[in-house]
Amino acid sequence: MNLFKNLNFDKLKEGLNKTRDKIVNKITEVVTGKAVIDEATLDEIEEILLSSDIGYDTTEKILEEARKRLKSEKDRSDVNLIEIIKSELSSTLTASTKDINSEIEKNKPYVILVVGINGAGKTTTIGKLANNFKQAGYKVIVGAADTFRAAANEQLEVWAKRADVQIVEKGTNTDPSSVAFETVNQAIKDNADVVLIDTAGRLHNKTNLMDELNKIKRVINKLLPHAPNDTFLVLDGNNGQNAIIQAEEFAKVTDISGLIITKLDGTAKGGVIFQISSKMQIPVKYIGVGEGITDLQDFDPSMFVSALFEK
Ligand SMILES: Nc1nc2c(ncn2[C@@H]2O[C@H](COP(=O)(O)OP(=O)(O)OP(=O)(O)O)[C@@H](O)[C@H]2O)c(=O)[nH]1
Ligand SMILES: [Mg+2]
Repeated sequence: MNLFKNLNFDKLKEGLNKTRDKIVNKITEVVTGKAVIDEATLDEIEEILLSSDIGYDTTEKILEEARKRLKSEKDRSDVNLIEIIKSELSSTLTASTKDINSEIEKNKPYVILVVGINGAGKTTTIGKLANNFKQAGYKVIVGAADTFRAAANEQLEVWAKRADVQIVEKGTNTDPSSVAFETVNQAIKDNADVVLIDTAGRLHNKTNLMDELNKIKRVINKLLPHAPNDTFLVLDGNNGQNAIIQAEEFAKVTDISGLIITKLDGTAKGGVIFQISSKMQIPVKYIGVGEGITDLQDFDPSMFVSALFEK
């Protein structure tokens, strides 16, 4: 079985149109035609970067490097400056090195817990992930452990049907960890390869969230000592700065192995991915670029930067 990377440059490029307007196009406007980049121009660029969700630290790093290199290098042109910004942005992103195919082969069923606040895109992302794994030939089961919201089950049912995978569910208000337990139990019985567990997104009460997530992990772990194999935190790219706060809060209460940034299509706040990557020591695994079942892409740092800078 082989999980091919889902990469679509054109779709990503289109999705990043507004973010490109906010970062790259504004910078290009300021620098175009300038044979020599002066201090006043750098100040303008600093302002653009600071308002673009990439964050203070990354902005300052870029400016520092730009000043240093523009001083020492002969080429002080607009083109060179853009190259400096591009390479500094790239250096804040790290690619995930984990080969999920071989991990699944080693640990079956491979259990992925999906967490995040309300509306971040957890259920949709599970649908997309289920489809990716299914298309790769894996047997997939999804578990509806978001028992908090009445319509949550039906929504996951729709996605399970679309992806053509099995679903395990109990009613609203049942204990989420009992659903997680049953899902993993079923996966063991059926020799499934991949288990995806949806959870409720409540951050207003940290103790509850921590207790709930830990209980889910504990019961899964009783059935399978290696599970959960991944806990993915889903963050809405539209949330900009708030996405960072959410990531920090979740990382405090539970171990997160990967990040998924959704809704990068149509947002002007896509620059947040650089800030998230530089602040959190957790790799971004996937990005959401639309509501369709194929709109979850593997996160490829160099492709992301190229798509952002492509005219
Ligand atoms: N444009 C776009 N919309 C997305 C993306 N991912 C999710 N959405 C939309 O975001 C909305 C919320 O998604 P859900 O998957 O229901 O979010 P959730 O985290 O499960 O929400 P709760 O179950 O309420 O906690 C839906 O309307 C999705 O279609 C994406 O990558 N792009
Ligand atoms: Mg949901």
